[in-house]
Amino acid sequence: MTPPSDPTMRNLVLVLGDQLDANSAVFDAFDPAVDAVAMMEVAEEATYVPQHKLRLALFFSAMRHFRDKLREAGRTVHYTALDDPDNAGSFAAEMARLAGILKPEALVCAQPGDWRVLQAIRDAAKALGLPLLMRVDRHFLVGTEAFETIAAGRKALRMETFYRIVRRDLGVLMNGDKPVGGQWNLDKENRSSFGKGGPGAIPPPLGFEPDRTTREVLEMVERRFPDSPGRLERFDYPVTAEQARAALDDFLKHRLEKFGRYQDAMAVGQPFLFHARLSAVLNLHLLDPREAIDGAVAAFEEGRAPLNSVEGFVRQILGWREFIRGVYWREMPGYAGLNALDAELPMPAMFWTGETEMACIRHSVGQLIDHAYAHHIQRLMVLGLFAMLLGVRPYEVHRWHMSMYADAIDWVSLPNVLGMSQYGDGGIVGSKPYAASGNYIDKMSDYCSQCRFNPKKATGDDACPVTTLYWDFLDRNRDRIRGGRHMGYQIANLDRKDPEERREIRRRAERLKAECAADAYL
Ligand code: FAD
Ligand code: DLZ
Repeated sequence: MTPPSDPTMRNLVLVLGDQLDANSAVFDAFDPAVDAVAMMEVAEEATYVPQHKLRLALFFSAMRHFRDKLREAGRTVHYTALDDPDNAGSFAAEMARLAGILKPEALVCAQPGDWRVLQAIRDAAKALGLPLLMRVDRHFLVGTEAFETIAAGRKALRMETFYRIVRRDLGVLMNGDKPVGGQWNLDKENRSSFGKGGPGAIPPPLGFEPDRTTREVLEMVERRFPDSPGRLERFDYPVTAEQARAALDDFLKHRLEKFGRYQDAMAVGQPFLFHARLSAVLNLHLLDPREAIDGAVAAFEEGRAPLNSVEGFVRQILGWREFIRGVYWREMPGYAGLNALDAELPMPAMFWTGETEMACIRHSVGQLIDHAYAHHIQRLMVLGLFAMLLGVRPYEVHRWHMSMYADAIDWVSLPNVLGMSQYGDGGIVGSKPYAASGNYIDKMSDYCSQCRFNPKKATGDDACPVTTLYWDFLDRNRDRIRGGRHMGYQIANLDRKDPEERREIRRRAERLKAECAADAYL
């Protein structure tokens, strides 16, 4: 809709799709008499990478609900819907259109979650000749400057070091200067698999029936993006802050207790297991990470959840999530171009379709298509692992990841994918590549029992492609990774292999890579 011109306007406050936080710094000193909000659904954000229909619907529905909430609170919101005939199609073009009509004195925005968007907004403000007041994003517990202070002067900042500093500074799970329970990290108690009996019945994450606003969005996404990946039938994500809080309560009540123990386990037909499914609402800022941390700590203090679960959950949010964001802003823009292992393959089609005889990939991609969700170990030790062992270009894996996951935003996807899972950054996020054979997947899941490939075999027609490519990866990259923690041990195992077997592994790996490259599309 074209808003009426407003001769009295002071600040036009831009609220982006992942900034849906009523306590955002952009609302500090907001005066409804002279300030207004602009929210923009723009085609550019929905198409700069192809995006899962469910992800598109989540952003648009959550944005519309947030708009309504702001209006109920008496704020003027200039909302551009995707279907509006005068929608100019990008942040820059919409900012120009709105500024032309509303004539604000200044623009206000919180730091975006994407370096590309930050540049676009800065450039647009400059072109319009308007001051841009860029406020800090208070959603995060560690600001970019505080991260810089922690990282400065260290040869390499590891998550574990960062986590301990932040836990101590914020007094989370602390007994004075010591961690509650005496240990900082209970990672070793987070690695059980389910065994032959499987996981049993697990209460799924609380789902939310689409209301009228969401139904309109679902219809629009299906109509506007028929060729986007994924499907919408199972859309049940939280789309408001109230729903996000209910989803957190549901996790704390029903799944946190076993979260720690089974954090790394996988099971056919169980997409969520004991995980929170809160990343998407956290990343849209519908949920405050402090609430998630406080809720988990309270569950421990009241005896409702054990320390390995609560510490594990706190480590993910206070440790990994904040660390990853810090790395992103410290390293961008150069980070996106890193490719430490010179990986050059395109992304194979099976990552989009799930059409493969490999049960682990088929099940993981199948659940992505249905839910735009996979849990950490599926991302790292199935999908990410296979892409790295094949040698897919790390930035392309990140782009695919942005396409397929509801929770992907540039700041969080890029370091996790290019860094942690592909080792494209050569050791900034992690100290070594997460390389493993099919035996790891067999140990942690029941996928292999449903697969025609044998995880123990590296050669032969029934050899597991993960296992073949694992040995080939070590062979190809031995000089680059030899120094990494535990890598020497893995390379020593390779060197113990019979030379003829190593030649056969190389031949089979080349065939697998050629087949995947021939099948690639985007
Ligand atoms: P849980 O397993 O229940 O964990 C709780 C919370 O911890 C999550 O909701 C999330 O907010 C946080 N968390 C845990 N690990 C990380 C991490 N490494 N980085 C950031 N937050 C973390 N997370 C995203 O939010 N967006 C992404 O685009 C993303 N991409 C990833 C790509 C790869 C290759 C890998 C290995 C991990 C990625 N992660 C990403 C981290 C993690 O896998 C997801 O946050 C988690 O699986 C989301 O599911 P959940 O909410 O059920 O999480
Ligand atoms: C992911 C996404 C999509 C699909 N659409 C929009 C949109 O129309 N408007 C918007 O403000 N944000 C959208 N987003 C999120 C952005 O791509 C991007 O992740 C954030 O703006 C970075 O802060």
